[in-house]
Amino acid sequence: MAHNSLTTYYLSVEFMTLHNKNKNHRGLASFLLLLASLLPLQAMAHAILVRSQPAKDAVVSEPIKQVDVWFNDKVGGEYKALAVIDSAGKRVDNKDIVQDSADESHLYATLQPLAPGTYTVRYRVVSIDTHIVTGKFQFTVKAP
Ligand SMILES: [Cu+2]
Repeated sequence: MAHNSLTTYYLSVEFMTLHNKNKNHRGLASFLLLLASLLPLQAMAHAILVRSQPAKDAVVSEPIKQVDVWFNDKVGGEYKALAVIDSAGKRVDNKDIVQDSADESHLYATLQPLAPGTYTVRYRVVSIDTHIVTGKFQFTVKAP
């Protein structure tokens, strides 16, 4: 793997993550981003969420039984997490995350019956480059 050649890139990403909220480091972060953009792209193996069901910001009126997420590449089988939380902060998934054995970029979890409202999906996976990737998106259930 060409992983070593991307050390600078990963260090820069980590740097930016660490200093995300520190405005004093913005100039340096921009420089590192520029540096990262000059490195070859083909060895990047950092997982990115590419699709979900329901989709980000979707409004659904039919009952949904599960939430599915797909990444741009397979993700690790360990430390994966998927949680669906209602607007009151209550978890409404069944804590039964599954990784699709036929498509390791695909994870899903089943849901309790959802009342109308806005829900937040939070996910955490480990990329094949060993980086932990977390994120969230929302969808809304409206009365049929
Ligand atoms: Cu990565």
